Amino acid sequence: MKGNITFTMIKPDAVADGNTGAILNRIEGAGFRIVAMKKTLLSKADAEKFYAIHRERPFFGELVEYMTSGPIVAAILEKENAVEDFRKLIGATDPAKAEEGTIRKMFAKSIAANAIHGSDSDENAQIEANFFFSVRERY
Ligand code: YYY
Ligand code: MG
Repeated sequence: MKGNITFTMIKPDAVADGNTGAILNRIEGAGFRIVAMKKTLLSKADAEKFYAIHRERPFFGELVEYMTSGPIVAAILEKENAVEDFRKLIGATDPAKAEEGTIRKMFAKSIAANAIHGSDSDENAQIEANFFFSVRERY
C-alpha cells in the first residue's frame, strides 16, 4: 500500500533567498497538508546522519557543508501517494533536468543547491520524519 506521508526540507539557499513562502504555497496548492513544520539549523552531525546513505559518494562533504550553511525548514506532509506525488512536484535532482513547473526548476540553483528535499520511499519518509519530529509535534 502507498503511504500518505512524506518528509521535506526547504534547503538553505531557498530559505536564505526568501522563497520559503512561495515553495510552501506550491506544496499546499498541490494538495499536501502540513502535518508538522519547523525552521532549524542542522549541525554537521545531523547532516551526516540524515545523508548517511551518501557517505561514500564524492559529493558528500560538499553536501554536508551546504546543508549546514544556514537554516532549513523541515516539514511532514500528508497526501494520498505522498512520496511519489511529492517527488513529481519537486522534479529531478539536477535542476537542468527538472521539468517545467517543478519546484526545483523554479527555485534550484545547481545540483548541490537544489532548493528542496523529498523522501524517496515510504520507509525513508518515516525515518526522516522521526529524525526531526516527535509525535506531539504532528497535527
Ligand atoms: O533525492 P534527491 O535529493 O533528488 O537526490 P539524492 O541522489 O538523494 O542526493 C541527495 C542530495 O545530494 C541532492 O539533493 C543534492 C546532492 N547531490 C549532489 O550535490 N551531487 C550529485 N551528483 C548528486 C546529489
Ligand atoms: Mg534522495
